Amino acid sequence: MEGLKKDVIRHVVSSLGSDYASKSAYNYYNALALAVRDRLIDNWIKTQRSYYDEKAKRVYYLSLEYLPGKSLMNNLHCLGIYETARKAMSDLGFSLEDLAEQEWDAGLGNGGLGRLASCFLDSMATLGIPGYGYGIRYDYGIFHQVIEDGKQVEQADNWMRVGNPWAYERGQHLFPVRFFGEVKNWTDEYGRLRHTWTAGDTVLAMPCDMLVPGWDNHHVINMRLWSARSDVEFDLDFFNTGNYLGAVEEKIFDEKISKVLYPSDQIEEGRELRLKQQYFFVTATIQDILRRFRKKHQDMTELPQSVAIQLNDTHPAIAIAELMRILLDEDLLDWEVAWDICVSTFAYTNHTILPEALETWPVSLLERMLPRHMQIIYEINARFLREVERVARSEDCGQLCHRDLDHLKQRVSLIQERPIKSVRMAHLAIIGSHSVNGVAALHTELLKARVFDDFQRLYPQKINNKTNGVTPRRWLWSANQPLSRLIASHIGTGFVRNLDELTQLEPLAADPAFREAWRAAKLENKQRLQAYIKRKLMRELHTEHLFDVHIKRIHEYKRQVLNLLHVVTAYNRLRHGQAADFTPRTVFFGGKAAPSYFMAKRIIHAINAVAATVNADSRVNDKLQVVYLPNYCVSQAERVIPATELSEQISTAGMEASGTGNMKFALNGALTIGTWDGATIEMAQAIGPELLFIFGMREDELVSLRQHGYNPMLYYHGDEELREALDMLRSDAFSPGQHGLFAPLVDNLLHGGDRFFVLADYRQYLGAQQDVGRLYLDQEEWTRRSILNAARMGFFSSDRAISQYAREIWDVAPMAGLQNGKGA
Ligand code: GFP
Ligand code: GFP
Repeated sequence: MEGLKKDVIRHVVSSLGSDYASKSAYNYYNALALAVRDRLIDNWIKTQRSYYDEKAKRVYYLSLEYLPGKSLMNNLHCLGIYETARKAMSDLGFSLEDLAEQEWDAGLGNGGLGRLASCFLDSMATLGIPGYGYGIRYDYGIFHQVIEDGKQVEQADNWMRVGNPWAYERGQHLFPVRFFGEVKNWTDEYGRLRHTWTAGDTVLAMPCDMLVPGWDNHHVINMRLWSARSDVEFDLDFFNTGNYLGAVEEKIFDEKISKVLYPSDQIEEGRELRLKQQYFFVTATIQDILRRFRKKHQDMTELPQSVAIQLNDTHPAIAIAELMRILLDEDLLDWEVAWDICVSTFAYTNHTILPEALETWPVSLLERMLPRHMQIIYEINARFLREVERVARSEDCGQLCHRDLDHLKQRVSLIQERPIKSVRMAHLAIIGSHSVNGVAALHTELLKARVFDDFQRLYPQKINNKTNGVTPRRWLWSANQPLSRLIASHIGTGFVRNLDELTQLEPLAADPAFREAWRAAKLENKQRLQAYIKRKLMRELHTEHLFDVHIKRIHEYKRQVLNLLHVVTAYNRLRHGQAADFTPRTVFFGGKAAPSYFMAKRIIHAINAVAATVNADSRVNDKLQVVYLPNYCVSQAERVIPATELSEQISTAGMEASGTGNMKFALNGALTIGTWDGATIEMAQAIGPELLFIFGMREDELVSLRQHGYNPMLYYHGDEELREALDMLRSDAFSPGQHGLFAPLVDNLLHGGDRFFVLADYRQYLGAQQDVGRLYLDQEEWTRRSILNAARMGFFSSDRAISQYAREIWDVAPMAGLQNGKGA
């Protein structure tokens, strides 16, 4: 401990240039972070060296988004020095919790996709898999959300302003990134046509490394994020011609590439800067991968034995064309050889079946910005369509393919003609990869049967499932110390590395003393949340209420509106004196809406308006409260999830690819009210469906309802309580003086077709909520179920998910000596 103290003080003085006697929490946080980083870097270097020494096959995870959140606590726990640090900082006059508050969340992602990427890096580090995360170091991450007059207001997330003590910027290792320009043809010595791309603009990519430690195993992997740097300062011509300001302007223009994360749903077709971001990060990454590979290999055909590249969604899919370009134009390989290398190296993960979320890029834009890549994509397509024809005419594809050949070719082509001629990035990713995976069983089945059904017929082996998981280090051990300590006192700490060990808790569910201790841990977390809300929102929570929580991005398919309709109905029952048996509850909502997503923003406004009315009504507010948690982010989730008793997972069946919030809640002992959707289905199967509150129509039922003509008005007219709730929303009951403010929400349900079947599931949802309320009154039974929920969550560890990727997709083994987690 004395060593750590000394190091912290040294960093305050020599790294931060401050007087150690002036007790600034900001300085002491930074100094502690630097002292922790010092303890990671040796192991990081040893880890990186060992990959070379052991000629390890490496995995590269390419993701345009990561959501690491805060690093301090997680890193202290991984290093096993949490207690030491707590005591050291207390000696220096600080509470570790307060210091941790100084850190800004690294919010380099929108939601589940980015958070999954961060959980996966954690698991690769812990399992000893030679892995790297590659992405962009955005100067501005996901916006900061404030609620003003009930509405979302976005503020810039200037997380870099105060510096980032965790990252190493490597200004000496720059990679050139080229755009535009032209392609020249030439003939090689064997008379073959060759191509050279001479680009117009060049920008530089600078690596920023963040160290990702495994749990207690000395294995530290790298998350390498690229930051754009202008090459203008190296261009002496600018200065010689006296155009100094011009040079500076161009520099700023170039560096725009890594300036800001695009909020999801706002990626309109043809956003040039977004495509630049994708190519920028992809080419720098591929160059870096090949640089490392070439240190030990000359023969490019060995690449797939040494390297696996996972594409996290289609955002990095242009990597397929980029690797082809390098192999063809720089290494001068033949097409077939190059293509085999590509397909064997790449694998692609799909995260959504929503058609509007499947990415396309206009051909005209690609032709201009990446002319050589567009040529390559055309060639991939031509060869692929010939292959389709061959397979379709063969026996094994069956009659259907054959008869329908022209249509089939149109459907699977890399190029879509309408509304504008564009490249379908998902098709590129499928064709250029040896594996395509969905993220939960139902999602994968829907990919096979609907979204990519043609590809499933063409390549029956390619599409496979890898159900998502979450890291128990952050989402149980670090976020929920009261519960973790209780668990550890009964079954040891092995569960942190091997989550299946939680099954040892099962017999304890029958033990009244253990149940009482389990409840005490929950109460401690609820009180902690209470203190936080008091500080942040100046609101007093009732900890004896059932804490009912719905936190995730705001989206129509996630159906926050369904939850809101339950709240309004409960409010009406209480007002009308029809709810004598109502179980007191506080309903929490949290999440960001994409800035240009009108309906999602109006939903936030409606939730806040209902909250204001309910919370101010003294007839009901001792029994029902509504809280909107502004600026939902990773660190907020770490506070809220341990305090939650009821987890809302109520998306329209078939729409949520997997969900990972659902897993974090159950792992922390919340019971789930949810639909038969995403990974919630698999959770219900693992835990026992009777231990969750499952309701609503299933995916196939919704399909048939849609086919037979779904009429939301029937539900409106047929259900008095539903009608009352909708009429109130449409009138000014929650928006005094602003008649019709929420009419778009209601009209969307009644006259806009209710695409997400809110009204169809309303009555069943109410029934399930009533079961929840009733069960909560029986605290012994509730606790028993809570324990069993957590005990049966072993499968949903990201360690299990990553082990499956490693075995079944990447063919990568853990580093020797790390198979059991522990390092030397
Ligand atoms: C990594 C580290 C370097 C280290 C080498 C070899 O480099 O600091 O010197 O491994 O141990 F970053 P690359 O694998 O990225 O070349
Ligand atoms: C997406 C899907 C989720 C899925 C995650 C991770 O999340 O169902 O759990 O990816 O696979 F929608 P978002 O990025 O859309 O939140």
